Parts: sequence; C-alpha cells; structure tokens
Amino acid sequence: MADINYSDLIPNNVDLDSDRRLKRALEAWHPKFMHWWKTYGPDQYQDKEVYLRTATSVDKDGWAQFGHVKMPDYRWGIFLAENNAENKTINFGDHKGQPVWQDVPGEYRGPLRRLIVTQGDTEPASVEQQRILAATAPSLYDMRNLFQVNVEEARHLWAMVYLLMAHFGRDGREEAEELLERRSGDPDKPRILGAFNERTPDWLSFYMFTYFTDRDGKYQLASLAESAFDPLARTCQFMLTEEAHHMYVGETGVARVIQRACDIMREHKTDDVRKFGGIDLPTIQKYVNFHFSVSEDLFGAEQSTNAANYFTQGLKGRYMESHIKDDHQLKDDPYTVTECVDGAIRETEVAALTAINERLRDDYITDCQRGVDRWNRVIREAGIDFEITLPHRAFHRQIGQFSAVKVSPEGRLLDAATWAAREHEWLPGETDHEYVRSLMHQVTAPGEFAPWIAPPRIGINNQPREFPYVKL
Ligand code: BYC
Ligand code: FE
Ligand code: FE
Repeated sequence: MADINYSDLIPNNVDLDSDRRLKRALEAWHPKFMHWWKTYGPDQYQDKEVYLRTATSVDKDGWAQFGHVKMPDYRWGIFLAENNAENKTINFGDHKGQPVWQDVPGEYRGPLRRLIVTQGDTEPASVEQQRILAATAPSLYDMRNLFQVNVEEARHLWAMVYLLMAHFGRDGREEAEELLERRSGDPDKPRILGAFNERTPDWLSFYMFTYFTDRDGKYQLASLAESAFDPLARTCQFMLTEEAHHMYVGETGVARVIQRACDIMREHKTDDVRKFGGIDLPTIQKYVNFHFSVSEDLFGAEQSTNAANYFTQGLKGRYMESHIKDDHQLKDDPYTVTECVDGAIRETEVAALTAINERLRDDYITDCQRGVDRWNRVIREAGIDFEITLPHRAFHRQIGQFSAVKVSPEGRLLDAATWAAREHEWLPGETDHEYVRSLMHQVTAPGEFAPWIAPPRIGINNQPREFPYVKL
C-alpha cells in the first residue's frame, strides 16, 4: 500500500485500477484540472525546470524525492496515509468505540460533503492568490518554494476531489467541477472562505499567508484527520506531512525579512529602515495583524452548533483528539471562551461541545505564538528593542461575536470614529502596500537575494544557496 503506482495517468496508492468507474471519472476531470492549472496556476514559468519534491511512497522516510521537473509534468496524485492500524475505532462523539467507516453513512452525506468541499475549495484558491508572485521572486530559492507550495496545494485539491468522486456519486462529480469554477476574489463566483478571496500581492504577504493561513490548514486538517470517515482521515494525515514545509516557508521567510531589517538598523544606526530599502519592523507588525486576524476567522464562530454536530457525529474531532484526557463526548464539560457581552469583552464559560471551533482557535493561537517568539529572538539577538506581538483575538474580525465591534490590537473596545482614525496604525494602508510593492523586483542570479530579505540559513534538500532551484 505504501508504494505509489506511477504507471497510471493519476499516480495513486488507492488501487484505482480496481474501480473502472472512478478511474474514468478522475481521468475525465484530469484535463479540466490541467486547463485550470495552466490558466490560473503560476503565471509564465510553466515551461521551466523547477527543483521539486514529489511523493514516491507515503511511509515516513520514503516519500520525498527531489528533482528538476516542469510544473505541468509534476505527478499530481492520490495518496492516503497507510492503513496500518487493524480494527481502528472511532475516537470521539456518539459513535466512539465503533469501527471507523470506509463508506459515508447516508445520514452524514450532507455535512461530510460540505466539510470536504470547504476544505477542497481553499486549495486551488491559494494557488490563484499566488499566481503572479514569481515575477517578483526575491531569489530562485524563494521562487522554487513558491512553486513547491503551489503544486502541493493543487495536489490537495486532487485529494478532496478523489473523496468526492469516490464517495459522493453524481453530487461529488458536480462539486469537483465547481471547485475549478469558483475563483479567488471574483465577486460573482468567489471562493467559499474569506481569507481565500484576499489578495496576496507581494512576498511579505506570501510569507505571512504561509505562516498564518497554511497553519489554519494544519489545524483544520488535523481535526479532519480524526474523522470517523477513514478515507478522509487518512487523506488528511498525508496532507499534513506536506503542510509542514508550507509553514516553514512562511516562518523562515518572515524571519529573513526581520533579519534584514535588524541588519540595516544596526549597520546604519537608524530606525529608518525604508531609507535603506528594507521593510521596517512596524510594517511587519501591521502585516502580522492583518494575516493573523483574517486567518482566525477561518475557525468559524466561537459557539457553533455546526461544529458541535460535526463532533457528536464523529465527522471532525479536536486537535490531537486521542491525546486529550476526557470522555471525548463532552456531554457536560465546560469550556472558557472570550466573548463580547453587554458591551464588554470578557471570558465566559459555555458548553464545551458548542465551543469546538474556539478550542481549535485557541490551539492555533498558541502555535502561532511559538513562531512569533522565534522572530523576536532574531530581534533580541540584534540588540534591538522591539517586540512583534499577536493582536488580541477580537481585533479586526469578520466572523463570530467580534465582527460586530471595533477593537484595538490590545483588546480595547473602540468607537467607530476612533477605529477609523487609527486603523492604519494597525493594519497596512495603501502607502505601506505601495512601499512593499516598490521593493518587489525579481532576482534570478543563482545565490543572490533581493536587498530587503536575508538569505536563508540553509538550502533545500542540503543543496547550496546558489543551486539552480529554477532553471530559467
Ligand atoms: N468565511 O457555525 P459556524 C487550508 C459561515 S485552510 C465565510 O462557526 P462552521 C489552506 C459558516 O459556513 C483550512 N463563512 O461555521 C491554507 C456558517 O454558515 P451557515 C480550510 C464562514 O460550520 C492555505 C456560518 O458562518 N479547511 O487548508 O463551524 C493554503 C456559521 O459559522 C466562515 C476548513 O475550513 C468564514 N471564514 O464553519 C491552502 C475545514 N466561517 O451554516 C489551504 C472545513 C464560518 O450559517 N471547514 N462561516 O450557512 C470547516 O470545518 C468549517 O466549515 C469552518 C467553520 C471551520 C469553516
Ligand atoms: Fe493545502
Ligand atoms: Fe498548505
């Protein structure tokens, strides 16, 4: 099972050959996918050789193989984590202890389809958002990382399309078509979730996106990896192995921008980093505020009966469900959430079952803080007195309780006038965007990097920094 069948048009470890109907459906979708990839995937560089990693098997050490390929020749396929546990049982909810499902129970078709479609929709959306970035890549190393993320997000689309086509019949095939028809930022047929309709116009946004928004992906996939619907669980388990690299690109990308700002501040003994062509720390903070708050919205409302139902039904668990020490049913457990009550932000105790979204957001925030701490270490080590902080969870929210109020990054409730007057102290404004955009010039000499970002500490797959990661 671990080995992937590469002799088929669609590489897979799900024995597609044994299901002619499904194979035909996927093969019929393949050219539509390729058309989408060529039209809405990375602009311009499709005929260049890129140093990409491809999955060759799904076991722990064997899955990443590196080599130069043209992106359209990348082998997008269907890979599920190994089915190693025998007699697997459901970890949580009303069906806890029963065997996991290999097929979709009729009564859960609707919600499962919705979860899979929502997840699937984000994957091509991110590729569309990042479509034009190569033209301003700060190095070949970064351009390659962008393309690696892009091909893998497109593979995540395949992962969800497989589930839809294998388990949802005609409805699933229709959803698969629509996944190629919605378009990020299109007012008439937008992507489903807010953050996936925002623009990713520059590389600082790209690093922030892969740090904060791909990390939402990690938490959502981890909860779906607990699902009683075993094919979904195993699909998500394998996707998580790819996700780690996306977040690495984000974390190290932001760290390198910070490093460069600090180098300029020290070298020129100044806070005026822009004068020397870097991105100043206050601007980086504004980008953090934006991308963190937009990504927080992806966890849904603080209290959600949808989320409670997903949990009770065994469709979507909590982060690391089996490591949590409780009854995994949450019949009477409390959970503390932050809410806006009678014009004040305060903590209230609610039923844990309805607070599943908030709990996942809490886990996410803790994880986000870890990387911020590492960024602050870079600043401290440079001897500079500045600290990047995550804004309060109520800041700049569009979904949930806090979407109705204006709140400062410190968590103070504001009237509309104060918000309007100060918004751009906290969020990037047109001048910030324009400045960052003005720095975005492509650098293509191997081993060279744009002046607003420090080189990475190490290359990809032990290759040197001057390795031709993309052959132009
Ligand atoms: N935007 O009950 P609630 C990734 C709607 S990222 C728009 O809290 P629920 C990736 C909601 O639909 C991971 N609408 O919602 C990263 C509901 O509508 P109805 C993506 C929103 O059901 C980078 C209403 O508000 N994966 O992989 O708990 C690159 C009430 O809300 C939003 C997933 O999202 C929003 N942000 O939904 C590439 C996992 N939030 O029923 C890839 C699958 C809520 O009133 N999705 N609404 O019409 C889910 O688990 C859930 O649908 C949500 C929360 C987490 C989105
Ligand atoms: Fe993804
Ligand atoms: Fe990702």
